[in-house]
Amino acid sequence: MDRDNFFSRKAPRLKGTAGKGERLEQIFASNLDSIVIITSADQPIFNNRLTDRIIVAAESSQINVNIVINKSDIGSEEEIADWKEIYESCGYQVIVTSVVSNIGLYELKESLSNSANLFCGQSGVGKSSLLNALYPKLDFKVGEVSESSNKGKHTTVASILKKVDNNTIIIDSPGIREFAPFGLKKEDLGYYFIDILPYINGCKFNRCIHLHEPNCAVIDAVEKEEISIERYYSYLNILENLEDIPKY
Ligand SMILES: Nc1nc2c(ncn2[C@@H]2O[C@H](COP(=O)(O)OP(=O)(O)O)[C@@H](O)[C@H]2O)c(=O)[nH]1
Ligand SMILES: [Mg+2]
Ligand SMILES: [Zn+2]
Repeated sequence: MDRDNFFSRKAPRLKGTAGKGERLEQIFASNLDSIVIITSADQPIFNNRLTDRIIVAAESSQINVNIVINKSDIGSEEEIADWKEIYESCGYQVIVTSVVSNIGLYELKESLSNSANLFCGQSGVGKSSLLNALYPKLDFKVGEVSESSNKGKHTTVASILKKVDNNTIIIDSPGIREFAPFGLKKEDLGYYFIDILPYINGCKFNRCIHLHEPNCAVIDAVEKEEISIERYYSYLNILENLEDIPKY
């Protein structure tokens, strides 16, 4: 079918090729209604840097984002509430779940209904477990989180698309270890942080990248705690690896 949209990243480097060769665009899926970012409250610990990287790629493709914080049975209630608040105040739907304690599963299932959804996130956060709990017929393989690294081992090796009812599609993707949005320019990154976006017009320089320019409305907003410091650190973390503004 034609692609109405697609979600991609920079292809990860192959082992032993650090610094060599161009990194091509790797497409995960196309014709999506939603990207469902699955995170966990613990084991592995909540990874907001990875979450923000996936959000940026989704925003740059204009695809809706939902965030799931799974394993709420083992996470700190206070930390879960703080992260929920940060992402909800950006405007994203955040669903707190636990497969073990049967929390939030109905709400998640409702949010997936009648759309095409890509599940993505680190391995070990519970993507396959959640999908099995919502749609028992799927019977996806569930992996143990490896004790030594606490990062989880890969159990899902390829993306798998399933039609779970007439109008609902679910794609389970392999665990993401690293995620770099493809084809972004430094000067555009702020547009894909929807909490930073409203301030951009207030910056003195119209090509401000909100790093250390004078009279930057974004930095002001961070200082006034109108933009979360964690989100701003994610912005800087992504900015660091993007191409410089082309000089004409
Ligand atoms: N405590 C707890 N463990 C969970 C939960 N969901 C999944 N797990 C466990 O986390 C591990 C990884 O789950 P899996 O579904 O394979 O994660 P995936 O790699 O994201 O697909 C398995 O041992 C699951 O039993 C949960 O809500 N709470
Ligand atoms: Mg899996
Ligand atoms: Zn600025």
